Amino acid sequence: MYKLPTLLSALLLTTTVHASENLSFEKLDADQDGQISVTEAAVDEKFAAAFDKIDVNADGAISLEEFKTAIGS
Ligand SMILES: [Ca+2]
Repeated sequence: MYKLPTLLSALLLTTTVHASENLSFEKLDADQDGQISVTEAAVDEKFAAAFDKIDVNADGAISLEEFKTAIGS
């Protein structure tokens, strides 16, 4: 068995976010500042659980770019 932790982690992330694909960036960005904060992400359990992975640059907020990367569109 090959172990590919990074790939596996990416697949898990994709699966996780797809499970919540009814979410839109606009919907999550409650205060419409163009970023999703930890607080805003908390409205969706699965999205919140993947927050650290989606927040690629680890600045504590998810930009539209990071959101699009996470959902693969
Ligand atoms: Ca970020």
